[in-house]
Amino acid sequence: MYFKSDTFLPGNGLSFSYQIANCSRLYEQEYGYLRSPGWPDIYPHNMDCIMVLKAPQNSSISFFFNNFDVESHSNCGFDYVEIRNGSTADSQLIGRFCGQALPSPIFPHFNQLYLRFKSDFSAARDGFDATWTSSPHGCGGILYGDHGSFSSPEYPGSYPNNTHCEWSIKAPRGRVVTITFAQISIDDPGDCQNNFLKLYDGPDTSSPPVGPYCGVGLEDSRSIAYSK
Ligand SMILES: [Ca+2]
Repeated sequence: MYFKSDTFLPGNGLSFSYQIANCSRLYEQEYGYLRSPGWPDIYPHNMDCIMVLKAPQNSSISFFFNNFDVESHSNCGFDYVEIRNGSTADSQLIGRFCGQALPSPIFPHFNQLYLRFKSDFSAARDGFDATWTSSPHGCGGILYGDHGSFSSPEYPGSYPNNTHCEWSIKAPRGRVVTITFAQISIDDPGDCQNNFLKLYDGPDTSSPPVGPYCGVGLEDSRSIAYSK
């Protein structure tokens, strides 16, 4: 804050108070990212943060952890991330997570998600970094930020029949996006006409396509040079 006055016209000045913000947040938005307090440094002790995501009505959230490292304990009794299908502490429990294993993507089939991040008085780790989006189709949506991860619905389980997902990746202006596939497993008779993944190098499906891809593959990397 910077306060300055010239030599004329004095006023009553200003008065304010301040306090540190707590870590609880309500995100009423279609997409975003979520990081533990202090990320990428270790999280503070004795935190208890409630984060509620509210996407537009009649849409479904998809939630993906990009990095995860929370003090390990057999029942996640020390530090944990608790996720519920709804917006309150008594909504249906999806899972309580701790340790270093990356939790599977979360598809609550609902437009609200409740997260509680709790740490105890000792042994902090790096915490977590997650991306979320939403779409009326139950999968797809805008992925925003300088990095992130995503997957098809119910991954690592099988996707349902008649799946139609469109993701749009928005990166900072002027930057090239690289997409790395950890796994592709799309069953198709062979010509990639009915079951496929296609990338478009631009803002929509009128942009130059890359692909289609189908079949089984691992660890492939594509650079998308689109940068507007
Ligand atoms: Ca701890």
